[in-house]
Amino acid sequence: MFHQQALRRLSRSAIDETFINPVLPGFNPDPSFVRVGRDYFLTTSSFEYTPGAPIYHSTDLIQWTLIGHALTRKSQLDIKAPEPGGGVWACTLRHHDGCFYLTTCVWDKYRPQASEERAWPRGFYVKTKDIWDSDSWSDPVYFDQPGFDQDLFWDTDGKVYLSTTHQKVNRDPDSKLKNFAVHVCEVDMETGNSLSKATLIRESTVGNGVSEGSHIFKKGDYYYLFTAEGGTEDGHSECVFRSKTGPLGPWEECPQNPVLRNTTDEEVQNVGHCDLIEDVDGRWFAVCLAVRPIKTDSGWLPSNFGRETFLQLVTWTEDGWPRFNAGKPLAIKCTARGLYVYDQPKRWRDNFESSQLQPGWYRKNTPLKAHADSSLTERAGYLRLYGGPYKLTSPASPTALFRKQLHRQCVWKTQLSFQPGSSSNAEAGTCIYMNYFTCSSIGVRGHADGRRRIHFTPADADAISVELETNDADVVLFIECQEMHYRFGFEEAAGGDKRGGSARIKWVGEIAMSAMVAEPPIGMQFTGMMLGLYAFADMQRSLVPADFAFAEVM
Ligand code: 6LW
Repeated sequence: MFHQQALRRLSRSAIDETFINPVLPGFNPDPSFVRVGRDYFLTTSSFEYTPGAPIYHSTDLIQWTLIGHALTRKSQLDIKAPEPGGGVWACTLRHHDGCFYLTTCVWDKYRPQASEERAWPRGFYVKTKDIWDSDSWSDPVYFDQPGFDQDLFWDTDGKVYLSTTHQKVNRDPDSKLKNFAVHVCEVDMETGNSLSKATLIRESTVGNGVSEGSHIFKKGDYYYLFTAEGGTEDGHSECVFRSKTGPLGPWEECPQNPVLRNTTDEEVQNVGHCDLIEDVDGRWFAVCLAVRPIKTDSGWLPSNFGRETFLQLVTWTEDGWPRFNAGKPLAIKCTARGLYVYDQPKRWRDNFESSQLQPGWYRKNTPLKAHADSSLTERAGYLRLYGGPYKLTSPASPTALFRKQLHRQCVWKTQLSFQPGSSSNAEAGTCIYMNYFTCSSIGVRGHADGRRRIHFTPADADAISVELETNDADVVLFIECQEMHYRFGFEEAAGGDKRGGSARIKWVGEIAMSAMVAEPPIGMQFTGMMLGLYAFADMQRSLVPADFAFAEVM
């Protein structure tokens, strides 16, 4: 089997060497990766979701498997009620002397608060010798230096440098630029304490005046500094600098900067925030974030996936500067010898028959009582949720489990057993969730008259209720995901038959994609669409459990 697959792959790649981006579809921004022998490990930003800092593994850069998370305990990550876009930003993954290090920061509110001051987070790192075991990551060691987009670089003399972005201290108060600049200092890895003053090594005057996503490497005689500039939206780009002296500079700017930049005419946009590796054969590859906006008659609609992870080949010019994707704009179809076309599998199902959830389920924030509001064992073969006090529109942690939407066209389906009786504040069901301002759900809700209702709550309009025929049958809930809209439907499963649901779907309503990708009124839209299962009782805990027989993508 494996042999056949390898052969198929070989014959395909021998023909055109094409591979398809994104290699990690769905919300997966700010990628950072390392190679250890023939294994590649990659992490992306996780923002408000827990567990945080996903770890993906690959042996060929094309097929990535989620193997765990670096931030799984409250002592590592305690996200309370952030604004959209808060939480874990841009982790850097590194491997040094047999140990993996992951460095990041956690934002509460990204917006400036009083007198333009932001609550700048302090970065930290966690480490493990066994990246396959999520529980083995250490507790955080905090740095002195505040900022975001932390990067760690081990120099050949044993010194370790932290680079990070924060606003320039002595900035012109009338500046129209954000003046977010890259600063570097030497750190003591035992304590996280700074061993040198923070030195500003790069400030950008392009676009909004942001230099971020720094990564420092050494190759040959040169140190290289990569930065993302122009903001993460349509001005996004990647720049490079080099130094013969060391991470504190002086740095020489690449005359071709930005070395990577796509315009808004391309199918792939907002390209930047690169990390690089050298493979066993001495070839260089970069991962970066980019978006696939949706083309409409009136222009581009933001992508419901948010920012995704893209791969490209990097070559080096004779005078020692990197060239991304042969100098062409980054595209969905790219080429590199030995790589191949891989169709990301669409079908997926969790039958909730194991005592553990499949990897890739997330909670929003760090839930206070995750152990008490969800169970896979109380009713064998079901995911049981006891609806908590918070609705999906609360900035606090709702009783909900989310997965990333990975395909533009698919059907998300679940089967729910829920008898809330006359508890008109109790509801359980399924949803699409962008942030707590923008989510749409279809669920079963109790009613004072004791008869259950289907409750469809679109993000942009009033809820619609439909009385159910039975008071005890399981209900199969559907969300049809399309390019320009999502459609919501249900079906009563006759006789409470588990794993039912087939023919007579009643569609209750739909929501336009444009409404689901709208910018939130506060915070930033840094994440992508999640598909979720939820239960709530609105300011109290539901005493009636909601039992989900399965969740499925078709
Ligand atoms: C990321 C930073 C950025 O850390 O977005 O606008 C942040 N730029 O590089 C969140 O992904």
